[in-house]
Amino acid sequence: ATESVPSSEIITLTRHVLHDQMRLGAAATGDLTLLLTAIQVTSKFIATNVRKARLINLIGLAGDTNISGDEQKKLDVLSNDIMVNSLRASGKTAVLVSEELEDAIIIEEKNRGKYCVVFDPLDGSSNIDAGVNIGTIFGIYKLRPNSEGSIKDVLRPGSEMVAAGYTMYGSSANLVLSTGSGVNGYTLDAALGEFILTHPDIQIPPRGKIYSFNEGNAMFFHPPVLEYLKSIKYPASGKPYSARYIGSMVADVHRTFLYGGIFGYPDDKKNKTGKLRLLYEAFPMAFLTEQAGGIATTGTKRILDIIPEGIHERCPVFLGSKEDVQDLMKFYAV
Ligand code: P6P
Repeated sequence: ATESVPSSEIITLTRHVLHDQMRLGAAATGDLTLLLTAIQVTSKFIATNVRKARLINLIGLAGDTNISGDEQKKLDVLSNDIMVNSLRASGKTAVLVSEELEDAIIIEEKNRGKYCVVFDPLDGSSNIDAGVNIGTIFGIYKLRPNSEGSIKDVLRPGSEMVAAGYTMYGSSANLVLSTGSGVNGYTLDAALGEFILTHPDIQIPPRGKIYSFNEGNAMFFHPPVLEYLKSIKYPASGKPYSARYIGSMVADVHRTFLYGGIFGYPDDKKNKTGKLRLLYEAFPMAFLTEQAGGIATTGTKRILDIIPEGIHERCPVFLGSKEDVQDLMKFYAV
């Protein structure tokens, strides 16, 4: 096939974010742009290692366990170290929270900047060996005024985040980002080493035809979830929804953003507060969901309004197409 001729308008992530910065005018110091550049570099590095993992024997256990008690895979550990070092070296951060680290990192004064980054360096890691799409998820808070960086800077509602995004590592590396004025998707052109704008202004369809729950937990589900699932699996219309569940949040959420429908990881009789982490899974995905015109709820509460008490706390998650999530919420309202 002939080489596809690149369009003359190649918009890189850096250029797109700089354009955003200019929109903000003098108020923007460029620090967020530089922080996002550091995150881009991290994503490229992790993408390379995920791709090579199957060749350079990074597969398999690193012999340690993380806060979630999951067996840590070597790629998890490597991705966390890459991310921490790159963010610290950027000189733009003050507090870092990682799923892989029990405690928050408070950046020493000489490297301290004005942003706090909460992240899961390699989410979906249980799928690494199977070659399933996995991803990095991140959320960014601005340091509180007069703060020198403490846990209080990240125990804040997700509505106070200034940016959030994820990078999905699959056949290509897709970085999806919002800095508070819509959601854009970028694809890594490995030859250029640049993330190129490929999905401008992502908008979740108002309704979809796909539901994405781990129904292996159905025997533990609470009634509102069971009733909702029944309503879309045995609809009066005779046209049930399709089930799609990858078991990697970044992949399931990415599909939901592009195709519509609903993704859910409910709280149930086994997982009393759900499984997904509030700070660096639920908040960033809820931020993106709302910026893309969708809804993200616990079933009874807007996720972005939750005030975290601990950096690793969990919360129930339902997110996706506005009308689908509103249908679910009706079963909690009765
Ligand atoms: P389950 C992966 O381990 C993860 O944290 C998310 O990426 C994913 O959505 C969820 O857990 C899958 O959990 O219980 O369905 O395997």
